[in-house]
Amino acid sequence: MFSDVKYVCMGGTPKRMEKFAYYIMNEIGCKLPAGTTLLDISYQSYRYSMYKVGPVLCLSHGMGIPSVGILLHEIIKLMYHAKCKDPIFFRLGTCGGIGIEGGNLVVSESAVDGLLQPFLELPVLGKLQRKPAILDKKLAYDLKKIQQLDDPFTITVGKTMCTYDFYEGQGRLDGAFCNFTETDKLAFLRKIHEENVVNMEMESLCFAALCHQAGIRGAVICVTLLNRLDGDQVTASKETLNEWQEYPQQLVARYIKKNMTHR
Ligand code: R2B
Ligand code: URA
Repeated sequence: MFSDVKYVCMGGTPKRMEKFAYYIMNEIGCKLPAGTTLLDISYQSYRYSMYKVGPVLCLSHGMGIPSVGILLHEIIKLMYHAKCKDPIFFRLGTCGGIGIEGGNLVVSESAVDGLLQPFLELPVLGKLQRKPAILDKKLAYDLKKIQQLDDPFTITVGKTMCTYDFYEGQGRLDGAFCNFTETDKLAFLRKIHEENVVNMEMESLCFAALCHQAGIRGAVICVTLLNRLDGDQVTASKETLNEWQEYPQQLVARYIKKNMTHR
């Protein structure tokens, strides 16, 4: 059932990935038999959603490293047992821009943790294991290259900081609590910006580490919801946010369409 999978596309929420499944179905000209709809293959598990559209597998990974880590183990095993040949993994997500306004794309060149360390640290059998968080640079720049003049977004390839928390972990002052000031926050954000961090999200470190360990090419494409140098709250309207969240999907669909015939 899965042996023809060439592209694995994952994103946070089940609904967004269902939408992506219908979108990619149309984009690659895949047709469903009359009177049928796409089925969430894993609907009985209530753990994540999974749709298969020809060579594209669409999945939801939830929020944060523990959630995406479970999914990646299970999908890497699936690829192995199904004998999939050289699949490419994409994470399509949202992020906070550092010096980039809302509504633009960032393709991660590499991922670092909240201490700017380029590896995933995981306690295994009572010892800290380090997995290098390396992404495929060529794939990242190939995604940037397919930018079109009439795209409503810019594409920046750069370093992504992956955190264990959305509020204090990303230096926000608007969580339930924090023990730092606006000045401390800005000093931190400016410091990481000087270290070439262009965005912050919560899965790239684990995604990069597990793809690298499995020898799978992977890319992280996120749309910025705000520029963190200007504030903490996501203030764009629901309609605008929905429109922005389609940008990573548009870029990945373009890449898949362009490469499908050559693979
Ligand atoms: C981006 O948005 C989510 C937090 O709101 C998280 O999953 C991420 O990486
Ligand atoms: N996702 C994050 O992790 N951080 C943001 O600021 C926005 C989306």
